[in-house]
Amino acid sequence: MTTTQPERTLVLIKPDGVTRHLTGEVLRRIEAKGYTIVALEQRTVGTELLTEHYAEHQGKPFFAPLLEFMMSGPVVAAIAEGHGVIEGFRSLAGTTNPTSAAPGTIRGDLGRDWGTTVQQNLVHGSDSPESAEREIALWFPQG
Ligand code: RTP
Ligand code: MG
Repeated sequence: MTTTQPERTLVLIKPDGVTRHLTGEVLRRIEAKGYTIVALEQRTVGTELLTEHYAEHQGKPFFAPLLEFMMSGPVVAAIAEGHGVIEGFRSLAGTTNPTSAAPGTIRGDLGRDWGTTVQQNLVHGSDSPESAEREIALWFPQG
């Protein structure tokens, strides 16, 4: 039996998740699914990093509130590894809007609408192999 190289994805626990003490719960779900956390760091981030991270959303109405939200408290950045982890973590996270995200998912079980202009939805996960490579290099430039 031959196996292929495992994949890596960037996971962020956003300030709402860290502030609500859900870091352990999110990491528990990733590990329980069978993925490995290969890097983990809590930090506060600035406009420069976030503008690059969310480059695809520049010009959208939620861009400025999104950056403001992401700078409202510490963020936990992690690299998760395993075959299919990019799709697998997006599936664990659930759809973007926490109000309608399916029960059983991180956003569906733990998130809701708090009346803010930007959706506070606890986590981020890279959405493709290209995004994962770009985002991992951005958040963990030391390798
Ligand atoms: P993410 O990039 O954080 O994993 O989430 P996603 O793919 O599910 O969502 P995306 O469309 O990439 O949007 C990035 C983040 O911006 C916030 N957002 N708010 N209309 C809104 O209020 C709105 N739309 C997007 C969310 O925090 C979303 O995760
Ligand atoms: Mg996205």
